[in-house]
Amino acid sequence: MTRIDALKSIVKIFPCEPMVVTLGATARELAAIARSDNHLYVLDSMGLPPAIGLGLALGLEDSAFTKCLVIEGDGSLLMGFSTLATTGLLKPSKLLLIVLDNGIYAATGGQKTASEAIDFCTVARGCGLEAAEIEDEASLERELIRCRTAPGPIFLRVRISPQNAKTPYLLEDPVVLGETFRRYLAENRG
Ligand SMILES: Cc1ncc(C[n+]2csc(CCOP(=O)(O)OP(=O)(O)O)c2C)c(N)n1
Ligand SMILES: [Mg+2]
Repeated sequence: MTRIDALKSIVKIFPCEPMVVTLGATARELAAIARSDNHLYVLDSMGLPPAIGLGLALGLEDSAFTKCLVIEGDGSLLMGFSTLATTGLLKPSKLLLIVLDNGIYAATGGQKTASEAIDFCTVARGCGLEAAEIEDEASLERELIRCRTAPGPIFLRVRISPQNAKTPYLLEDPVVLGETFRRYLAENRG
């Protein structure tokens, strides 16, 4: 499965829920296929999307949103690994943390991450999250549909192939991106 394949399934099943999206090709590919105000495109802040999503999911516990998603990369997850412990401690029931794991730092030339040495799902379970490993598109869609109603926090490790799609750069002001997202939340939280 390519990154774009995974992203298409995610936006098909979760078209309107708040989604914090990691930097690099993930943000660019998502913006290219489904640009939307419910996405917070986190430009450059490697390691932070799960922490942002944790705070957001806690703040949205009483909202009409059924889930709060984070789309993270394996390298970025490893940089912010300690957030898993805090997530397990605080147990935000709406948090769905999806790691698109290509085993490399694709954005900076394809250097290997430590992903191949780490059983992310066991770590996530050890921290108190429910976790599942996903290898193909059919299982991803099935699992995403199940996650719509299953209580979180849930962690999904989704194996993707290493190639990036050709997309335009996403060079926008993070303040404007943040404000667009904030307005979406204010208008749709119910
Ligand atoms: C603190 C920090 N260090 C390094 C970078 C440079 N950088 C940007 S994206 C990236 C790789 C991210 O890897 P991963 O999360 O696996 O995503 P992928 O590119 O594989 O989709 C790196 C090293 C950065 N933006 N911030
Ligand atoms: Mg990666």
